[in-house]
Amino acid sequence: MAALSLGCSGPSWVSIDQGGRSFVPSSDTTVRAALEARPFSIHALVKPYDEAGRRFYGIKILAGTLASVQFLAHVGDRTDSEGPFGPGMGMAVDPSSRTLYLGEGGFNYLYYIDGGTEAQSLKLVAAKGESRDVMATFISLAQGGTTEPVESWGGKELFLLMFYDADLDDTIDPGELVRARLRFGKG
Ligand SMILES: [Ca+2]
Repeated sequence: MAALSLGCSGPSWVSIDQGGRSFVPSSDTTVRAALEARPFSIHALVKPYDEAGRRFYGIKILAGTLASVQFLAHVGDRTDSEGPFGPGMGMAVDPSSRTLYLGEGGFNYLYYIDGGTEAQSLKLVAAKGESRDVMATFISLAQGGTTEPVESWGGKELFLLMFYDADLDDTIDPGELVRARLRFGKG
């Protein structure tokens, strides 16, 4: 497992994991993951979502089959009023489905609540001070009303744009935005 941190200069806050392998972002904050066509995980070090304290930590993920999804937002963009990570752009989905939803019109929202009893997208691996080492495993991908198991994605690619607002300033700062290109082998 790769070391994770919240800093911009050190290792990234996120990796793509599968079967004991961990793909981390390179210096250009892009993950290039050669995966098998089977479930994979988004593994991250984030702070817990705290509704009472109004500290809404979470990971926003845009996913698509075209590389263009990776360029819908950029470092420096604000996210409090508009844009793909703006208010109201989150997709209302059932996290227990372990499905990643594709589409440029809405983001997947992954969060973890300490002591949470409801279904949560992120599962606790370990507590590390104020941060939580967490993971979400996806078994299927949904696009245009169709949900398919990852196993049917052999030979295809998936592009992700992932944003974690580590300082809750509604601004995409360096290191907070990570692009991922997932290539699923034909098996
Ligand atoms: Ca920020």
